[in-house]
Amino acid sequence: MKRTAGAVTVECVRGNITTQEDVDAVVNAANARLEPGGGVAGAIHRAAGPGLAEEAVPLGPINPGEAVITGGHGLPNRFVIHALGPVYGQDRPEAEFLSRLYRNALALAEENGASSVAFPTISTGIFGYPVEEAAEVALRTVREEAEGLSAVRLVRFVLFSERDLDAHERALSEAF
Ligand code: AR6
Repeated sequence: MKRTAGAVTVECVRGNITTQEDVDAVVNAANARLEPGGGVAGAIHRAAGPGLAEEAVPLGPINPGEAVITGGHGLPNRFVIHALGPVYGQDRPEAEFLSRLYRNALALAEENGASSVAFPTISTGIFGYPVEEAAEVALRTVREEAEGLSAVRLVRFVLFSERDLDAHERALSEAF
């Protein structure tokens, strides 16, 4: 499913964040130390190889809502944007941290001239954020940022499960 806002296309697809060959930047659901972990971070670091942690770890630790950028190493992407989501029930107000994360990640993509960015659903795994709520925050924030973007032309949400895809498609059609 796709929607546009001005020159920016936003789409939701089912898939794996490590195999998005046609995008400049992929976003990692990182931990504060920017080390390989489980979930998305584990998959991204495994696919990228050890050079990714060597570059990323010295840039940490980061706080919830923050993001940093590195090269893509063994991934098919020029950049990895490492973003730390809020832990649900702990980093409050969660929606503010999550919204800030999407703004910061998009700003890094802009500054580095990335024309396409792929996000997984951040905070909704180990960090416990209900996916419907997180999807609403994510799509609303992208909608708010869209008209200020000049490099980024495609924002893709890559969802692992049918349920996550449904939640994001609903949020996409509400926000756009
Ligand atoms: N592609 C797309 N989505 C995926 C993939 C993948 N390869 N793998 C998992 N997901 P999580 P968080 C989905 O837990 O909640 C790590 O250990 C997954 O099913 O990766 O922000 C870090 O080191 C879920 O829906 O991110 C941190 O400590 C979503 O991506 C912590 O987990 C996010 O799950 C971050 O937790």
